Amino acid sequence: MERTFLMVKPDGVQRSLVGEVVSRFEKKGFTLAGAKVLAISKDLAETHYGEHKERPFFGELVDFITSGPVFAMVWEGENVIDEARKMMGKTNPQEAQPGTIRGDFGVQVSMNIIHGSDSQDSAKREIELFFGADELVTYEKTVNKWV
Ligand code: 3AN
Repeated sequence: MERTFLMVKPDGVQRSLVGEVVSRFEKKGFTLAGAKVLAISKDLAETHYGEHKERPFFGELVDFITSGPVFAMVWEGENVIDEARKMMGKTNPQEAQPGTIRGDFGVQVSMNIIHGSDSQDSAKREIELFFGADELVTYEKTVNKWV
């Protein structure tokens, strides 16, 4: 079963959108394998966003993601990496469709509420970066036979 790493960013935590975000993935039928609130260190932020190192907004990105607590999660389910990206909407909330998390709650590209892994490789890398094996659980939801 596929797993992805999702994170409510500092703007989402400050705006009390953690429950809303969790609720959407729960209602969709995915299974929560791990979750925690944490303050991201500068080192962790620079590693996590390493692929954007050369982009002009890298400094802003690191400052923002370390500016307040985040809510990190691992979700499990069929095709969850791509499905979660669909549910998040486009990176720029002004281009994201209504009905998506960014389309419904965001305005600015720098404060777009949620991060989600964009491939199997990045999901594996990000899950290992944020969670120890002992922080993740594997279980069956009996309701899953209905979705
Ligand atoms: P996504 O989060 O949709 O995968 P990426 O990986 O292209 O998008 O960008 C990572 C993060 O960098 C985005 N979530 C967004 O917060 C920030 N970002 C992307 N483009 C810009 C930009 N032009 N200006 C400021 N921040 C940006």
